[in-house]
Amino acid sequence: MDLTVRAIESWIVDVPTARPHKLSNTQIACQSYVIVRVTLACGETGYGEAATLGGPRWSESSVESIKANIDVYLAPAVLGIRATDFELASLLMASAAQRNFAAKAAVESALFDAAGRALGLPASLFLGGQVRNAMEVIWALASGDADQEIEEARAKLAAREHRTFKVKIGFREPREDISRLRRILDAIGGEARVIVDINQGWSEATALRFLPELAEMGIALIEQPCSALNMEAMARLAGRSNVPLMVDEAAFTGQDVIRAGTLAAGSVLSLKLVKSGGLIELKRAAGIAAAFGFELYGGCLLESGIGTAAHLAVFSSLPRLEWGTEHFGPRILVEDLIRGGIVYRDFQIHCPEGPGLGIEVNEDTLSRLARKT
Ligand code: MUC
Ligand code: MG
Repeated sequence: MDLTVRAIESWIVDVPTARPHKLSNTQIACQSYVIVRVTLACGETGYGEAATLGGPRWSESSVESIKANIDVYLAPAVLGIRATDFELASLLMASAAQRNFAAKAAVESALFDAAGRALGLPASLFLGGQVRNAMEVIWALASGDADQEIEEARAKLAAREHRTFKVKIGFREPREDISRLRRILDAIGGEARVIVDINQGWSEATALRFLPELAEMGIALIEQPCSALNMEAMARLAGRSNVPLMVDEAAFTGQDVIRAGTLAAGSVLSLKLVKSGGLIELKRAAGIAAAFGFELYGGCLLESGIGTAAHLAVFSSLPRLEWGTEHFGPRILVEDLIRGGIVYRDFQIHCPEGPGLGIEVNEDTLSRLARKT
């Protein structure tokens, strides 16, 4: 069977969300992705996805820059190798472009999908095999309207889909955030766990002032309170906080993880393909983090079913994933990009079964939502 990569195509796809989603530094009502399709000499294809959140606001990547760098630099570097040459693909892409982690992860995910489909093997098998086929899944509350968020959380609890909720704060004054959180905790605190993501929105002084109150309220985890550029501030805060801090935007590469661990800038690490640049690199980052004693959290960037399946392929193979995952993306989109959808049941997300990423991309939906160039 000829697994040579013969073609790599990409599309920008814009998918509306069911409600606005606010973070401290951006707000979206539509998710934009770059979808990558790899075609092999044997005729098999595979898909990958690069997610963004509010343009180049969560990171420096935008769908426009991701597509351009895939089409002009990354795809040509990978054409002609075998789909199973994952490490080689990573080296070739690293020599073709600095960083561009979301773009690289989309290409590598497509290689895993194509190789798995051609060989009839699940992608997780290329990563050491599954140690779990389902994991606890967190839902994000991010409309900024406590009444709506309480209603949304109650619906997710009643449907037995989610019982840990990540509240996005940092886009209002801290005092307003605190009162919104108190209302949410009063409403669901008895039956749900609540964590917060500040998305770099607070100064160290503000965090010093308000982290104790978040702890007293019973917030279980505090994500990236300060600037990703100020790892030392995170370390000082982590040293004083009795609620674990999670490192997100501050740690993309393995070297970032080593720095976060050396400085003790937190005790939980959010793992994401848009930060690691590929499934194998994500596993490496997880191994480094675990060696420093970080607990692991399966992060997301509101991926569709395509990117979610890619994350689940690697998350399912991690020896430990203490915090489960937050891949709620497929359920906040007005429509997903795959047929059948990802299964959310008994407060867990269930890994798709089947070769490659285990999903069937809906090519009709893709072409309907593809941005017309
Ligand atoms: C982030 O910073 O965690 C993940 C969930 C969410 O609502 O935002 C993303 C990015
Ligand atoms: Mg975050």
